Amino acid sequence: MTAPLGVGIIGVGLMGADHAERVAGRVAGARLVAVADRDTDRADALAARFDGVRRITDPLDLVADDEVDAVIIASPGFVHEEQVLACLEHGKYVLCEKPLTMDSESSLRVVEAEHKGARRLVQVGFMRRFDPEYARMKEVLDSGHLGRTLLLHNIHRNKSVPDPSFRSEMIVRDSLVHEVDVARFLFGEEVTEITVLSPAPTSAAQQGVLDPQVALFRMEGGAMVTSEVFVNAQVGYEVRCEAVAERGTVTIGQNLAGIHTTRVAATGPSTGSAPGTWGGTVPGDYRERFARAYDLEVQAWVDASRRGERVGPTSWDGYAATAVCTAGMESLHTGEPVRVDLADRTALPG
Ligand code: ISE
Repeated sequence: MTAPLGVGIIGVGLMGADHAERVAGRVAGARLVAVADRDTDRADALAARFDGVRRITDPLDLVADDEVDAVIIASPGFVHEEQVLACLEHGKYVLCEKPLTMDSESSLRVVEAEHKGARRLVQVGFMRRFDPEYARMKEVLDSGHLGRTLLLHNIHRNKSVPDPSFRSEMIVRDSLVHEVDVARFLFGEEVTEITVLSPAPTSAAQQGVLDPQVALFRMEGGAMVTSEVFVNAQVGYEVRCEAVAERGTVTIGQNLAGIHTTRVAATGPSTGSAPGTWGGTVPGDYRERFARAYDLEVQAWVDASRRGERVGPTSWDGYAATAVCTAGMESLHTGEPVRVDLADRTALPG
């Protein structure tokens, strides 16, 4: 393809609007042609900010639109299955934000539908794989210089989650899903078992929401992964990861030397994405912390789509992560370890 890739975006909340800016202004070889959102006023307001961008009311019409060559899905997870399947039906490349779908059965349906077609079209929005620090960490671990990786420790903190529908299960399905993908990416193997535990919740969480949570994964090769996810941590967006290998460790996301403490800004806990402090600043949210990763992710998707290829996390990666989270949501209720039930990859069609 020599012409720029015509991109349509479904869902223009925080992430979709951020991608719209990216496609319209920072990514080469693409042009934003249409947006859809169930909040039509929001879609109209966004479309009006860019020349020649149309608001299409029905997301499935956006997928079918002749000017749309490829689609970014940034709508809520419960509509992803229908929208990704529509992209497959119309033969359009799709970058679908995580989670791929709401549970492992529906994610597997997407994998199977894609595998029945002639071309692989789905990239899942696990942007951390494109973050230069995570990518470097993988290179160091894969080099073998540190020996076998034994443990991985993740920390994932959001400042706050204003959405009242963000219940305990969503901390697993929408937030911890990133650590699941990071573990699969860094180890290059599947998660076989998950346990999710929670201490007495923070007073900043909504009534009944188990926040923070601590998850333990067992990997296929015998390694273990711990992940703290705390979505009302008040300070800012902190994502750190430390790998412990036989002859050394690799840590990313620190951004500083020496000991440090974090605290809410002097003005007290604030709302929105204003930064907290640690003597420097903690990013306000994921759009800031992972800005470079999102740019690299979308650029790679545009370049690959124009070449007629796909790159990055596959529908299988989306399915496998969802399957772990489905098991994790079960464990959250019982506190017991739950085995991850994965389909036989070798039996997929195509
Ligand atoms: C959000 O959907 C994301 O994907 C963010 O990266 C994560 O930090 C946040 O917890 C999720 O709600």
